[in-house]
Amino acid sequence: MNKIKAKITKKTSLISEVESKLNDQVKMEGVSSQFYLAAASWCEREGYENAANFLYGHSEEERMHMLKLIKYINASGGYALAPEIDGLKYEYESLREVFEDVLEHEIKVTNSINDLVDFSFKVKDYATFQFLQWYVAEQREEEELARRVIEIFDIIGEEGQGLWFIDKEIAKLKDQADSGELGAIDSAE
Ligand code: OFO
Repeated sequence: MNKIKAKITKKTSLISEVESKLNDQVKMEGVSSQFYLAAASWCEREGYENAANFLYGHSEEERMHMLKLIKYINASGGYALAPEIDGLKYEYESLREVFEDVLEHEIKVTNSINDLVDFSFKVKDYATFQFLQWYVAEQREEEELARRVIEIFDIIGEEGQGLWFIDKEIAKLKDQADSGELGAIDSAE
């Protein structure tokens, strides 16, 4: 780091508690990315090709979420730390269990984002508060998507060729999400 940069980064309004909580969120997004990657690989091994593509794509998105936080922390004069990740789950009983875990995981991430938003507001870090609004909206979409996938299991049923059709429907849902069609709730309001 050159001296000019060192002088600039020493002065910042980013308080250390916010920096530390943002770094915790970096880790959570990193965990998300690896969680989706592990689940994608399981689906691919089991022959659920569309579910695997869905989850591989989502793993990339989560990495982008992590990177966005890293860039924000460093641009704000803090120091973002690349996370260490362990404790991943590699085996599932069923495809449904994968997506039930996805929904549970996303609810956990939403709660974590909400706590962070709450804290940044309490300490009057309005820049961080504003920055986090993107994550608030993103979590709402992701929870909706996970719920929609689980609905497919309930509607189609897993017996006979059900799982084959479910896997096909997951691909359609991914296309809808990518084209922003899942946000129909927003436009209907
Ligand atoms: Fe990072 O969006 Fe979900 O977890």
